[in-house]
Amino acid sequence: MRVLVTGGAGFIGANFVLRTLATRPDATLTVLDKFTYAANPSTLESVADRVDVVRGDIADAALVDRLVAETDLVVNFAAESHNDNSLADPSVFVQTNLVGTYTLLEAVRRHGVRLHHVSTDEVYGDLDLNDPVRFTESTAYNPSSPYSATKAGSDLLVRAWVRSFDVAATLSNCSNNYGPYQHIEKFIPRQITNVLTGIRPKLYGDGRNVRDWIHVDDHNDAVWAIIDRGRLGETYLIGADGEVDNRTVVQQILTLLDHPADAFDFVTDRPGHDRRYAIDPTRLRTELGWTPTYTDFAAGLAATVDWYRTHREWWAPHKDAVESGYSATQQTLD
Ligand code: NAD
Ligand code: TDX
Repeated sequence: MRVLVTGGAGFIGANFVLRTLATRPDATLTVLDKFTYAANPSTLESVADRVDVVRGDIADAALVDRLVAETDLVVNFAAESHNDNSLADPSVFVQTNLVGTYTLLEAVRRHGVRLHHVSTDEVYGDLDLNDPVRFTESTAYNPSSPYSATKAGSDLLVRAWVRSFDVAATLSNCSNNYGPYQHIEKFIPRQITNVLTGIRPKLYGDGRNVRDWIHVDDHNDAVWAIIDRGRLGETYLIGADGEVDNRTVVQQILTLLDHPADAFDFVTDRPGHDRRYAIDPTRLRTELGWTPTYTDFAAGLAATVDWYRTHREWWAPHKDAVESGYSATQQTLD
């Protein structure tokens, strides 16, 4: 099977490439990636002889048409993915997440190629703390940020192309991922690399916001389960019952790195900050038989801390730039 992995040099896409090479000998992989700031070229270096890497934009219709014509399946991970950046400049989010997805859809429609579109639970907005409700496939869309609004729009484009043009597509909306090769702008790697470089971890607002953490390998195994066994036109929510509040995550990271558990700062809150995300993964489990491997978040977090501790060369060159970007907008609170 020939697979075109868009965004395959980013966090989840690169883990998808590495895992697919290890588990699916039948797959031939091409990566299409624009190599924005979010891609780290060294991530795929060890498999450079086994993957065809094309540097380009999913919104480049001619390039996309050529690549889609030569593939059996497109898995779309390409996106602008960071909420904080979308608040500072939404334009590139509209371009990549909406125009880019539209461009892919037109190409798979023309060539009759199967698409799996990777999306986020943030399209559903947020939940109250301590409310037993979780997101399901029938929860109404209610995105909060420019990032999640453009992801919601991209999902709706995919659904419309399924219904109107019979495009063979599936969708998945996953909760927050953690694991190796995640950009250090994101919460968990930012705090790990803060501690490793002598900076105190930074919690937005009161630090009580809850995210539903899933290991990136579990996410990618679920994506393959949907590609293999999912019903065309359907959406599957991906989550691993991993709800933890941000303050607890920071305390766990500090403890794992032998620092006092209260050695963190509170900083200015993110505007529009979603309070809580939580996924009900019943459909994925019952219809497709998927179950997560990483059921103990503390153990998965410990392995991730260890990965960043032993792979400084992967992230250290970018640390100063990421932190100076943040310090322009965030003040430490008393
Ligand atoms: P990431 O920012 O780490 O990687 C995105 C990749 O897409 C980068 O390699 C970047 O260079 C590439 N890219 C950006 N614009 C492009 C364009 N116009 N054309 C081609 N390539 C482009 O993001 P991630 O965390 O790996 O997320 C991957 C996908 O999964 C996204 O669609 C995101 O919305 C979704 N998702 C992420 C999470 C999470 O917790 N990180 C959770 C659920 C869903
Ligand atoms: O320094 C920080 N301090 C902090 O308290 C950062 C960077 C974040 N946070 C908080 C904000 C969130 O409550 O931590 C939580 C996680 O933040 P992010 O890593 O920015 O993730 P989030 O906004 O939840 O979105 C992530 O999950 C869904 C991904 O970035 C998205 O791509 C995905 O769709």
